Amino acid sequence: MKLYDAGRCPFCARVRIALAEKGLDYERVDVDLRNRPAWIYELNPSGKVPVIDDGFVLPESAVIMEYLDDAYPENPLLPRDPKARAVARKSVFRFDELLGDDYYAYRRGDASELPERLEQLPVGTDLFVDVAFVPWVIRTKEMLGVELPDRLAAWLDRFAERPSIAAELTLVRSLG
Ligand SMILES: N[C@@H](CCC(=O)N[C@@H](CS)C(=O)NCC(=O)O)C(=O)O
Repeated sequence: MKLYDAGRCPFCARVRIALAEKGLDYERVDVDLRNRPAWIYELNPSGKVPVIDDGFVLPESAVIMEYLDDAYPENPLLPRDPKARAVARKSVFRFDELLGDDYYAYRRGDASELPERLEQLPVGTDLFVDVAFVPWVIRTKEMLGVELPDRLAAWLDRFAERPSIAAELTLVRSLG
């Protein structure tokens, strides 16, 4: 398994964390986002990371997470119950409105409802959603310097006891 990856990229972080949670070994191929190699467009026409290749080449972080769960069922990310699976997928499908749009608006200095989004973040129920959202929660705290609401701070503290999340925190703190 290869992961075409960029340390700064929170979408890549979803996949790094998912691979770690599932206990899957992989080779990391670093992609310089400021000077993207031409070959990345052969793997993903949009030129974006993450992309995985386990013999099957796949971009799109949320789709990759689902593929990993389907292809490597051990240590599942999604719950078993069909309704719970649908609810989890819905939260990730709505990532932009639940967090992404306001996170990036805040980062640009535009009007943003980031505090409200953080208050209402649908984390703490299942691993799939938690993995999909935690890269931005980590970056909100560590890179944007925003204090997390108590519930979210407590959730992140607990989640960071897992090696996958501790590793992502260390990586983000090393980025400066
Ligand atoms: N929808 C994609 C978004 C991936 C994405 O935006 N990756 C960024 C890095 S964080 C990227 O490759 N940007 C390069 C570009 O936009 O050209 C996913 O979920 O994987």
